[in-house]
Amino acid sequence: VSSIHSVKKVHRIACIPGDGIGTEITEAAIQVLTTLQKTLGWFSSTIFGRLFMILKLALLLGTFEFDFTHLDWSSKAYLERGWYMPPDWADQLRKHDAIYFGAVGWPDVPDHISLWNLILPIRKVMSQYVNLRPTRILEGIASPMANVKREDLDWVIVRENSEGEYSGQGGTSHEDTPHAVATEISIFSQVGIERIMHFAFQTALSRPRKKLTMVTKSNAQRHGMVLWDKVFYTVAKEYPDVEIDKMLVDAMTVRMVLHPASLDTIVATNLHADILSDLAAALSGSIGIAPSSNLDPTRKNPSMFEPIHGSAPDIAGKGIANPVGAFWSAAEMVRWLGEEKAADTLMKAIENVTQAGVKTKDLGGSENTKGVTEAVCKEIEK
Ligand code: GGG
Repeated sequence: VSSIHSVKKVHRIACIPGDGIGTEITEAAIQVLTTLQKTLGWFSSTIFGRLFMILKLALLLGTFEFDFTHLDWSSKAYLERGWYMPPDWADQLRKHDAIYFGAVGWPDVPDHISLWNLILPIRKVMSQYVNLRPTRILEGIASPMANVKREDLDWVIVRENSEGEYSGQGGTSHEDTPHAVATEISIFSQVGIERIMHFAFQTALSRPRKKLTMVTKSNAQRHGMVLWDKVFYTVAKEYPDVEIDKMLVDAMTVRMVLHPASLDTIVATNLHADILSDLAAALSGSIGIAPSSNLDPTRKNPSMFEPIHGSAPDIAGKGIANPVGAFWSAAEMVRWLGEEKAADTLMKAIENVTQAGVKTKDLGGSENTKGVTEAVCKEIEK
């Protein structure tokens, strides 16, 4: 028994379903992850799986298991008890290897309250300074733009996730009077820009095209954006094998729509990349399929994985949310945890299902969340 335990890897996952469809797609993601664990992990249920497991044990290759902790940190809970996260929230999260997040935002709570009490403090305190948003057109899915072909769109957006326009600094004077004045201060630090640039260059270097496009608005914003430009060109000298170019964010939206094949890895500030990644998701078929990883590259803190879409109150509770973004995010989490084979299996299962036409309404299909989830589970078990 002790030798079994020594090779079994338990991945502790903190699950925060959050609001609206976040609860539905997180439940679906846990179902898919549990199926992965049963099929490839310790509890394999097939004869072949068990034989493979014995072989793995013999070779001391290790097996895995997920241990989920459910955390009810949501707008609904906030409305009932007056807080989103308890005072020891950071300690609780640090007991886990990863965080799986659904969605945040509910009509009864102003969005800046829900974001600043839940997702933004987690990203900041857990030093998740990278938000990685891969985009490609999955098998069986078409872009709503006729000119955007599957082979043209394969991007990774590297979003600065810890400062910039989401610094939370500023204030309002003369509030609730006709003379109200508000400031929203963006903070860009040399250290913050350097570390995201290094991550972006390394990401570009790991991809076949080795191409990096850096996005700012440095013609109009003459301080922080100019520092971004400067740091970009300085860091670029350390990566001579990466082909670089620079875009203004407004022109970038046009290039993404009209010349998608000219792009590969993209690095941008917190706000710009947030906006560009929604456009990227829409171009690849639907915002419902896009994943994101909030990473602490030092691995001192758990990283957090979430679909990029929000809580979608208009369809919440109807069972029709697209779970593909949640599954893809789960695959990114599994890969980050070192389970490459499980991540590949999950991505293959997702694409077999989309290719077979099992899709939700946003992708032109007629399936519901449960139907897509069960189809992906079946594919994993094959
Ligand atoms: N699943 C992610 C989510 O709920 N997103 C809502 C949102 O507006 N997030 C802001 C952000 O990603 O910065």
